[in-house]
Amino acid sequence: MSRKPKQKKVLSIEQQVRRRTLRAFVIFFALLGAGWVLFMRLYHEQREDGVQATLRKGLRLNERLFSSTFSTRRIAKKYAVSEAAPRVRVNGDLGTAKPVDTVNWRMKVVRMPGDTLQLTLDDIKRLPRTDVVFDFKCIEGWDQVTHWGGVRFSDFIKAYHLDAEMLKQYAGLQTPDKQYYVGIDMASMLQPQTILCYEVNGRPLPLEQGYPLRLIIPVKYGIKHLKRIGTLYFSNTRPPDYWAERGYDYYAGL
Ligand SMILES: Nc1nc2c(c(=O)[nH]1)N[C@H]1C(S)=C(S)[C@@H](COP(=O)(O)O)O[C@H]1N2
Ligand SMILES: [Mo]
Repeated sequence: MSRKPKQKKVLSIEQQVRRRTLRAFVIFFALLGAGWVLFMRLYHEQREDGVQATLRKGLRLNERLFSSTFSTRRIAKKYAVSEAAPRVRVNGDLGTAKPVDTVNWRMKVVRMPGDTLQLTLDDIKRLPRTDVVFDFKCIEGWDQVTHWGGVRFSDFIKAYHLDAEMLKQYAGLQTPDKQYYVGIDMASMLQPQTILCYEVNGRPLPLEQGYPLRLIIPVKYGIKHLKRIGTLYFSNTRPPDYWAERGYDYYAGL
């Protein structure tokens, strides 16, 4: 079946240009309008933990994808001690701004209600020491190769026979004044580069870096590396998390 090709009206170059320009304008403003409507809808949407419900859904999906592929055996890239920065950047002083009571400080480890271990820094230092050199990444966009020393969280769990606690889904950590707090999935806590840390570049942590004890957890963004640990506890429900309550990703995995 053949059809006679339609006779096309021949437009002058000028007419063609005008037509295209007009079309481009119409499309541009239609898209702009549609974008505006979508943006305003999202903007005014109900918030869930400090962020629009649609965005929170996106974060949850990310978390499901990431945590389903996470393995405690996966190792964050290691660096040589010589590659570590001699001057370590300081960021965030929630719960660490006031002086710490160095004499009475204890790491409280809540096993069960009414059963709380109270450990001194020497108790922690007595456990096998490990060095961790990795690229520390802050969610604000900077990163730095840094060198930390402490005891593997998994070694600590073994030493204190926290077998039942280890089976819980999450660990929660808080500063002594409870101003800063994080919740972390147990698989990430037990990863071998996660340490209860008391040294940076082979020296005791300075106050602003979390003296006497902080968490270093290379499989997570900086927000989870809580400085100045006061309390450690275990839970099958998500412990409250300072930055997750303010719109950030709870999982914050790398
Ligand atoms: N107690 C406490 N821990 C904290 C923070 C904080 O404000 N208070 N900030 C976090 C953030 S956002 C980052 S990036 C790292 C920074 O660690 P640094 O100061 O040793 O570089 O600490 C984390 N741990
Ligand atoms: Mo950060």
